[in-house]
Amino acid sequence: MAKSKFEYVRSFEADDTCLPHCWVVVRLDGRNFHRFAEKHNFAKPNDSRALHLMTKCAQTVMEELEDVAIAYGQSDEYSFVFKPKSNWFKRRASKFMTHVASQFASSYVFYWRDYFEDQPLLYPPGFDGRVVLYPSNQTLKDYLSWRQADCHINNLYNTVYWTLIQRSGLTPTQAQERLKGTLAADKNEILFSQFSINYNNEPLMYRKGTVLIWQKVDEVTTKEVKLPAEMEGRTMAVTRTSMKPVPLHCDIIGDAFWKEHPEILEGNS
Ligand code: DGT
Ligand code: MG
Ligand code: MG
Ligand code: MG
Ligand code: MG
Repeated sequence: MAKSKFEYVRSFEADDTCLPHCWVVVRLDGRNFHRFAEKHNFAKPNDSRALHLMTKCAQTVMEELEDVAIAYGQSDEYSFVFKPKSNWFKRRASKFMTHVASQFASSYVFYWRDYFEDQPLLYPPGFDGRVVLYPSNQTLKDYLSWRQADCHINNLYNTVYWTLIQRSGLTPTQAQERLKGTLAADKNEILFSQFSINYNNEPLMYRKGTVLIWQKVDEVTTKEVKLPAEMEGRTMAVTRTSMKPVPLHCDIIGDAFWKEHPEILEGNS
């Protein structure tokens, strides 16, 4: 086919190929979720419906898109890690990022009612995305550790902050004043001595966030038996094993997790 004289404009497209052999991380973050959480009456500091919905969207991304090895989410963010050997869309950063963001955002709306039965969705949420390359297993693990450490720091702060407000009647300003300059140990101590809350007993999903990894899952489905004729209309249980993105709420900063699941990093250095 003859090329039109306009064809040259194609060369204006920037090359955004991700460097080979690197882990490609796409991190999404809810746009202005401070407001979104207020408007939709999210529980403070953690709304389990919202967190489970985020994870459902992330599972959809992993199932619909190619080559995601692991994902990690907390608060209004999720990170998706594409394999170093992935050649999906020729490793174009814009393809990775926009497919993740649009699949996630449409899933958020699509599945909203399954998690927020009594709370209508009032306006369309948005998510920003960024792509970061990590050149080694160590830098990838440090990236995920950074996000989990962030989850811990924020959740400890928010847990004390909202407990002071909800149970001691402090104003937001007073709670902020009370926490100014406190270290993690001080925050644990306030929770324990003033409210008999052992922070370590708070739900793991809140303290650790959610890791999604591929695991074998047995699916039991009922199937209609087609033949022979005398058995027509009868159903039987069929067990199928398939790989699914399974949520875990565990520590990923220490070595134990990576030793237990060596397949995540296997074949990459
Ligand atoms: P951004 O990301 O710059 O567009 O602005 P935000 O407002 O999304 O800020 P960000 O992402 O730094 O912080 C997340 C906000 O989402 C934060 O204000 C608290 C809110 N949020 C996330 N998860 C929950 C939850 O489970 N419950 C409540 N009440 N709020 C939540
Ligand atoms: Mg932000
Ligand atoms: Mg946000
Ligand atoms: Mg955020
Ligand atoms: Mg097209």
